[in-house]
Parts: sequence; C-alpha cells; structure tokens
Amino acid sequence: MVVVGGADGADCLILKLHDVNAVKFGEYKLKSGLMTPIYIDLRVLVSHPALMNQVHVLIYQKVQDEGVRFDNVCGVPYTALPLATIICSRHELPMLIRRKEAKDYGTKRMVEGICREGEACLIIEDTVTSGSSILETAEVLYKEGLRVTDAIVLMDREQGGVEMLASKGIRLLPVISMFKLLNVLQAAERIDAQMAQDVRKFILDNNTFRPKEEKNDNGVFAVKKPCIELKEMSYAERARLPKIHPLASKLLNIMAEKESNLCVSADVTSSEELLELADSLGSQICLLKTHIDILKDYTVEVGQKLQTLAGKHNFLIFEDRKFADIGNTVKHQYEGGLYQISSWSHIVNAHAVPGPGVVKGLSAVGKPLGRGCLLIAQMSSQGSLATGEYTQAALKMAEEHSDFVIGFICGEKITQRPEFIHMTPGVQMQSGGDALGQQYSTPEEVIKDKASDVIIVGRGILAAPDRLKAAEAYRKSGWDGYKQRLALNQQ
Ligand code: 5BU
Repeated sequence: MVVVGGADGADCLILKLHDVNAVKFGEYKLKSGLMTPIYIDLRVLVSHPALMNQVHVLIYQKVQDEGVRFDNVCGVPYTALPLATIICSRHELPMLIRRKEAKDYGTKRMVEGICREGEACLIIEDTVTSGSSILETAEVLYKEGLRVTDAIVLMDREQGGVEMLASKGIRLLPVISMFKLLNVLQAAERIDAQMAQDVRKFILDNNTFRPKEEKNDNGVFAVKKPCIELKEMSYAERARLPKIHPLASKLLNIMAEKESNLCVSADVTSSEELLELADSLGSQICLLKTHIDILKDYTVEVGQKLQTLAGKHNFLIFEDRKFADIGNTVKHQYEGGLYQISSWSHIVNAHAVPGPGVVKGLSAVGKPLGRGCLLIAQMSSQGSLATGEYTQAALKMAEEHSDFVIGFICGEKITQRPEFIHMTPGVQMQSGGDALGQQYSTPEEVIKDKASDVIIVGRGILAAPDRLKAAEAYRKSGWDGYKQRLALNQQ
C-alpha cells in the first residue's frame, strides 16, 4: 500500500477506504436524485473487520481530542449502528438505539435503552451530506428529553452539513472531510488532478445549505443572491464551527463582542503616531493593519507595544506584508530581519502567485506560534490581474492549507465556506478612487452587497479631522451592513 509522506491515521484510512471501494469515482445518483462524481459507500465496512477496528479507534480518538462530554451514544441507523456498538462496547459506554419505525406492540418507544431526561447523547454517523439524517435522529432523541450538542461523522462530504447542524445547535465533528480525502488520493496518485478538481468544483457548486455559486460574464464565480431560504451564519456562530482555525475563531468572537468589522489601516510613518492611533482607535476596531516597513523609526519595542495595546483593547494585528517569494525566502522574511514580523503580528498576507510554497514557508514559522495568513485573491486596485481563474486558484490553495490560511483579501465573498474570513480594502464612505488606481466601495456595498466580512479603511479615517469620530462612523456603517445582510438572509 502507498503511504503518503507524513501520513497520519486518517490519511492511511482514506487509502484503505479507496482500496475496498468505499470511495468510488464515476457518475452516481444520490438519494436526492442529484448526479455526483464521487460516491462514498461505507456500508462495505462491515465486511472488513480490521478496517472497522481502525475506524472506531479514529472516531473515539476524535471524541477525546475534542473533549466531547456526553452520557450516552446513539448511532444513526443503519450503517453507523455497528460503529457505535463497537465504540460503546470497547469503552463501556451506555448506548441507545434509535428505531426507524415504532413497534406496533409493547412500549412503542422510538429509542431503545435507558436514558434520563437532560442527559447528553452523542450521535455517530458514517457519512454526512446535508446533515438531515443526524437532525432526524436528534429530533427523536429530543422527544426522549435528551440533549444533543455534538455529533461525530466518519466522512463529511463538506456540502453544508456542518453549517446546517451548527444552525441547529449541533457541533458536527468529522474524522475525514472531502477536501482532505481528495488531497490524499491525489498525492497518492489514486486520482489525477483533473478528477480532484472536478470533484472539488462539484462539492462547492452543490452546497446544500449555502447559496449556489455561478459564473458571471467574466468567468468569475459570484454568489447568486439574494438566497432568501438560506440562513446566513452570524460571526459568533461561525466562531464556533468545528473546523475553524483558532485564530479565525478568536477574530470572529472579537467582532461579535465589539460589534465591529472594522480594520483600520494604520498607514503612518512614525512609531509614535502608530501607537497613538492603536490606543485611541483600539475600542472601535477588530483588527489593526500595519505596513511596518513604512515606519522611519522602527525599533523592536514598537512590535511589543502593539501587542500590549492589542491585549488592552482586544483587537488583532495584521501586518500587510504581501509576501510573494519562494517558501525558503518568505520564511526568513517573516521570522527574521529588522521587523521579526512573526513575533508580534497575529495575521499576515501573501500573494498566491509563487504557488503553495509561499504558504508552506510562512506556515513553518507561523503555525507553531498560532498565527494565521490571508491569501490575496483579489485586489482593490484598478487593472488588478488577480481575477477569474487566479482568484479560484488562490481559493483552492487556501482550502488545501486551511490549517494556516484563515481567509482572503478580496473585493467580494469568494467562497461559501464559513470558516474563511473575507477582508476587503478600498473602502470609503463615498465610492470612487484615488489618483494612483485605488478604487473605493462603501462599507454597505462591501458588507451587505458583496458579502465580505471585514472592511479595511485607511485614509477614510486617517485623513479625517477627527479620527475617532470617523472610526466610530465606519464601525457603525460596517456593522449596520452586517445586520442588514443577516436580516436579509434569515427571513
Ligand atoms: P486606503 O487609504 O483606505 O486606500 O488604504 C488601503 C490600505 O489597504 C493600504 O494600506 C493598502 O496597502 C491596502 N490594500 C489595498 O488598498 N488594496 C489591496 O488590494 C490590498 C491592500 Br491586498
């Protein structure tokens, strides 16, 4: 068997699932009638006891890693039933069985086993597409007075199940996810790049919870809107997603707490002014963006003082360094030199143009420190080349490195995956531009219409006679845009 470099338990399992035909590529019809290029059939697991053992170990490990607390366990009938049984037997956990049909004699209960009102039941499922089977099982358990806060799934097809269940208060924890599966199979040369890309596109185009994306005239994927029947997740809900990067979660929580989606772009040239700005506007912002190399008097204390102010006012720091070199070089640029950016900046950004090496180099330095990176998928400047296929390639790169990439610099929402944060520069109260190609949209256009998450404002605040007042106005305008967007998509 081929083992991919650095493969962990889940990687090995993916290859074994492919070996036993539990993962098939071709043209298959789903329960919904939709044709799919990938079919996951975990019913075959029962014929492979060694694999069954490997699966139950990984599921139980996930339960422990995530610190899930529960009183009993229920497998979604039928494929997940034996999995739940093995786990409960091995670890001596009380199990419940959900009946598919009520008996027409005796107790007529829909749940077999002993449970008490108020107890927490962990649901185990084999595959999730929309999450509806888990929800159905949860609803049966609710009728018994049980609570369901967590569900664990062996294979998440990443088509909206996590988000749908999160909107119902259930955290879905996947052992394997579709994008990871595709990456592992591609790296092991089980499928070629074209097949992997076709399946990725199918998955993104067929999200059961989010609005569909469609190509506009320029070949750019744009969100079909408004999509009234689909619920927009709040920043706070997204912060609780199981797959979210801890730093993205922290930022979304800050945004929710401070009611601010404002990032001030502190484009000033003296350290004193930068620190004064961070202190005076700190209460209004979720993020402070710096261009540290425009300071004429940088010293190490600046980085340290910025960190102190970030703690004092509860914001994060984003150095807008726009790394764009080979992995080995960006590693040094990020960690060393005069600015030692990784030591004080929570977030940095990078161009996708060098290919994935740039993210890998930055990640080698930033990941152990809990830092995160934004990929520049689009730019606000006139004539930018970051459009269409380039934007899509940046998106794919982010998906493949979501352990370090937390979102994008972009002009509009480019993906429906709620764990990624979209940040948009080129924002002023009036749309227009400057003499050097900068193009401005209003906070409302960016947040409500383009469905981005964070407005990045420089001169709109810096050039105002009263910077604090201007920051308050931008914070309010950005937040109003967000509230309106939520309201629009929750009807
Ligand atoms: P302004 O004064 O609001 O125009 O400043 C915008 C800031 O955002 C400035 O620091 C730019 O370097 C930064 N920026 C941008 O304007 N457009 C982009 O596409 C990217 C960064 Br990436």
